Amino acid sequence: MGFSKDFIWGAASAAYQIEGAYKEDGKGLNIWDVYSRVPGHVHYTETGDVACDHYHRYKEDIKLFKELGLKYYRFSISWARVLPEGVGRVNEKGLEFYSNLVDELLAAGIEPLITLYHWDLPYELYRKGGWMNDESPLWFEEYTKVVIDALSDRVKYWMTINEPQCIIGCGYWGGHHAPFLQLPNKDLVLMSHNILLAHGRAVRCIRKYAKEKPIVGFTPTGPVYVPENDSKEAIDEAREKSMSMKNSLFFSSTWWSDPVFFGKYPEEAYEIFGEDMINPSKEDMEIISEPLDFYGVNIYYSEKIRYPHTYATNEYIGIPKTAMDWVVSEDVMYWAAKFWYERYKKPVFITENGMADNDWVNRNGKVCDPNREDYIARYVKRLMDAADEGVPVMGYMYWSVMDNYEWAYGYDKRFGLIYVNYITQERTIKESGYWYKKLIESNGEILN
Ligand code: PNW
Repeated sequence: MGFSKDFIWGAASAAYQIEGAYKEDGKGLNIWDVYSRVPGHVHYTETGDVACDHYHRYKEDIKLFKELGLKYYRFSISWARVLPEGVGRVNEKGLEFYSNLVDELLAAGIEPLITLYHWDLPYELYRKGGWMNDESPLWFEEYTKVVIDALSDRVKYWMTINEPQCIIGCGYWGGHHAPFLQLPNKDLVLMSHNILLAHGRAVRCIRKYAKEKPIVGFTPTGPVYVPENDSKEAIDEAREKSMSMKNSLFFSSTWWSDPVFFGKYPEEAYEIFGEDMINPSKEDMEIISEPLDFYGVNIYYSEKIRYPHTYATNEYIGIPKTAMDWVVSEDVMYWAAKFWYERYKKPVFITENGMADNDWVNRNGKVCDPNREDYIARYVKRLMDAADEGVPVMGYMYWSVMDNYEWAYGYDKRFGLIYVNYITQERTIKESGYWYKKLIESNGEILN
């Protein structure tokens, strides 16, 4: 059976991670621009000031995307490039960049998919309290409208918010992403609710104003546990753990996805947060649960074997890991697709999956990365298994299209299908990139 004929094959990126040009053509600053430069926050205090200089090199980059055989390309928009203060004044130059990018992609036969928010909150809005401010959902709606007016005549696929888990979990709880804070649950609950409202308002805005009939989703992540064996008990246990907030709180899937798809917070949230939990109005929950077209999800590894050292047995010693120290655990693709479809009944769209490695350009000018090819093959094959069993799988986006700024790790981790020399800005398509092209051409059949 395999994947459907219209399977969405592509690769992804995010604005702050590749664009650079951080204060050019009227762009306002965002929280990454401001807080990445504070010593102690990011590996070697690296910033996205230049990154892959994609802002200036997008035409050359799109030629390479075409060489990779990409049919779709997922990218995010920098809010502060479009609205330097976050609200109010529109920066036409910034909008023009995205409009040109979309035109260039379409001319190359690549369909754009847009993420509205990939973590780069405008600094001016942060100064007004950011997601703590109850106006923040309205700010996001205003921004969405500007983007929709400018691009929805040519763009059909929209994703509101990337990984709300990381926005709160990494940015305001663990404190290892901008703005590098560690706040109490009461604040985190409030901000979560505002982010969800922002998502819902954006969905409504997209549906109301898009010029082309839009296909809309969001792209959460979250722990997925793989069953220990094939028994019903093991599967039930894995499902239950994957759906639970207990170990992961703000990183959990259900904290974010239940409100979106069921219009209510998980019962567990009331037990766990106690008096820090909010009592949302019916109207708020209606906004949050505005219907979506797909369940987008970013998947990298199985939670079960993420921490091998915590296991009593020697089963996981020496287990394959990527340069992020993330275990290679492809069964997670199969179980995530099964579990999320079963719970939320929406087509599953893998909006990110990929691996970091310590790649370099060899003496012959090639980047040989057989492990990446193997990683993709393993993960996509297990996704195909889920599709074979009837799970509607909409697409697969490799993360990422090119090496880029890996947040708090700076430029140390290379996820790309295209290698980037950050000194010369020279690009080299990796061997895995040429192989990915064949995978796309065969619609996944080369794995059979
Ligand atoms: C994603 N996890 O974040 C982000 O969307 C990308 O911007 C980022 O570059 C990429 O993954 C690689 O890190 C995640 O622990 C971070 O499961 C962590 C997890 C998942 C996604």
